Amino acid sequence: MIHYKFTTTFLLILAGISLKAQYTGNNYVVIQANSTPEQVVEIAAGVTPSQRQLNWQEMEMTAFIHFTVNTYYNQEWGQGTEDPKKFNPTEFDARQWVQTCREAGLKCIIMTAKHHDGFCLWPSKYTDHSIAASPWRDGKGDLVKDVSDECRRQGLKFGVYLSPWDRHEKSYGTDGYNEHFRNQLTELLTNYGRIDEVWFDGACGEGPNGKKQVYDWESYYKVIRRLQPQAVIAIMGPDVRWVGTESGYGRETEWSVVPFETSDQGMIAASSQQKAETEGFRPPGDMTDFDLGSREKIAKAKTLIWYPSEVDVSIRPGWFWHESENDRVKTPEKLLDIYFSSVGRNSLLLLNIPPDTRGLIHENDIKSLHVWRKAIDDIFSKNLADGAEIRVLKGGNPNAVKNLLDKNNASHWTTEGQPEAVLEFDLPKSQTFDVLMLSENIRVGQRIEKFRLSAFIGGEWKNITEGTTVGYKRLLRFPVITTSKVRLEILASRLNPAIAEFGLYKLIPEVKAIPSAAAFTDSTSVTLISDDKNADIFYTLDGTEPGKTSTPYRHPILLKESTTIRFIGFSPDGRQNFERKSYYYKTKYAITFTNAPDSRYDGGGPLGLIDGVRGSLDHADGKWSGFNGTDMVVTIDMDKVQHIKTIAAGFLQSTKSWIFPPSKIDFEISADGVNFKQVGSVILEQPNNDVESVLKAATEVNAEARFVRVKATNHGLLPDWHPGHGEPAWLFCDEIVIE
Ligand code: FUL
Repeated sequence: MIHYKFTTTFLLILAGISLKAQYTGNNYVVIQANSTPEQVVEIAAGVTPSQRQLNWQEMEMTAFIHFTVNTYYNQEWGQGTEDPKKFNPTEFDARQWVQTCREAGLKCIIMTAKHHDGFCLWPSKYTDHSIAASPWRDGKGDLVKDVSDECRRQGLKFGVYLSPWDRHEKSYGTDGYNEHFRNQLTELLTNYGRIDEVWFDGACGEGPNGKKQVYDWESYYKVIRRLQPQAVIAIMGPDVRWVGTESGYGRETEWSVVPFETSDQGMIAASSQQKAETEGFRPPGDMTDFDLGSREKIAKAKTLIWYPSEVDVSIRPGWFWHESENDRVKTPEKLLDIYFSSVGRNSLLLLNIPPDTRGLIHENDIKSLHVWRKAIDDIFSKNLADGAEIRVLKGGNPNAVKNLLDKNNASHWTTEGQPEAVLEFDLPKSQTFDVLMLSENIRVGQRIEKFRLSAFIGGEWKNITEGTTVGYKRLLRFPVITTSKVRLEILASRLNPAIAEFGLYKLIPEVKAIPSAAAFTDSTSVTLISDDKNADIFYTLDGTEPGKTSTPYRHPILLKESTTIRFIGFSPDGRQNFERKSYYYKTKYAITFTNAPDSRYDGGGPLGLIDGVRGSLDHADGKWSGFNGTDMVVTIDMDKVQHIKTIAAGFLQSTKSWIFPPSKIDFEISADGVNFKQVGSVILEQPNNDVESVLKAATEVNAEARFVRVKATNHGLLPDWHPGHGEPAWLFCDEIVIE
């Protein structure tokens, strides 16, 4: 059995190095070559965050602000040749930026002081390609100053994104650039008060002279540690790791302790803890692997570091603002899903909110953020496990169980040394919930490898949900249950688990339309219901946003024309549903599926594929029908024999979301719905790197028929280059168009 305290094994492994120096605030441990896998696991369980990493993690959510001359060129990556005169945010209001972020619960703002194009948002002495050459405030403005000052005024932390890649700077690609970069870094870290995060991205392209730069990372780190020792250095730096995607979704199994390659093992071993944090640190390689820190991954590690994950994602498709994306702002529901899949998966969420050409955060983004924040507050304001009596059924140590409900993640309950535990919670009354929250006291390390929640329902214990890692915070959703007794089992742990908090919560109520979509010939009737029976539901039929002043729902709605119903419910306790939209389509066509689409991606209902509504690049926009690992086979009955000129189908490829185009699409027609004839077949090229686009497959027909069948063959298992390799690919279709 593995024991709690680092005694003999640990001392032996670190022979020659002071135990105290390595263990206190130990976020960096060198493993000796002869260590057994068990010893490595035990050491991993004792690696802990540095104070700056802990402060960073506790913020949970922070904001990214992408704003520069790119915003005025409607582009994502500038060339370095942009005219500073175009930069003119006439309505810029730092208060609005900071207030928007603060109200959304984002605790720090990281702004793009310089993006790859080299334009500086502060009047840097070291370049003329800056805000000083812009018409904004006659070249006397300083955006970094305004935003950092305003952050302090409103109680937010402040961080900078300084792109090492600079497509404008002439010295880029020479030794001189490293000095130029340190000079700019020094300006930012001396003139704007306290900085809590410095964000370096990994892009290293060519500069104006066609050369790439060899970055002197270590010298950059030294500047930061000297001038702003509390700041974490993220992504291409030693303190914070990129989760590996920009989708907003972290790994289900997320270890904050990972093996690390360093440039000089010997030097690190000899260094003090402080030094070891940056010296010898080599900027990370591939961080996209499905598994970074499992027992298998750490078994042969030479060094283990506390290197927690940050999930960066934009509220819009692009990092910068584009007018054309004003209606593609992520919905509050999508943002909530991202919250559960980032903060709820032992990561910090870095959410990008790009201001527009006025210099303001757009109304649509603000609205989505407000509703999202309200949903988080509605869900997490009340821990339904509060007041529970907790019994230790396995693990011993009946003391300190109150720490599990004390809302303080620095205190914990742990076993008497065992890696397994069972805790039973007797709730003060029967409760209805669908969310589990767990957190470990990461001050002593991340240890839990497998856990399960079960509930006493109808006289027996039922498994409700289970997971692997916990770390700083783990959130799991499950179908709603009602009970007064639950058990938490820690099934595996690297060392005795130190559980800081336990919580049970109820998601906001759902409001639904029945049917959720339909095709009809003459008329159809739609019922709206909320899973909170006492909720008031309001709706509109004219496409406008529903609210408390819209038509109250009293009885089924009779539709005689193609209509979109928008509806929302409000519970008496102030909780609010997410607004929903349902489409009803008047047609004579009918459609049948051989394999039904996944219920999460049902294209808005059975007629989603022929309702004339096209999908966007957002696979969760409700317009896509998704098939996980299966083919799509659909037959459309057009009511009578008609002349068909062409048949086309739209497919999504979005590899980061595991969505691949079908490998083959067969088009068939039939007069009787029994005997089909193939009229076309399309082969689609399969991606071999990350891509995101909508594809169309079409065939000429020029024949008479009543039935059309489209068979799309799923890509199959994800290929070797993909992080999810070996798992089934998704196939997404938005529309079949028959002309
Ligand atoms: C990337 C950059 O290339 C993007 O433009 C954006 O800044 C993102 C956060 O990092 O590497």
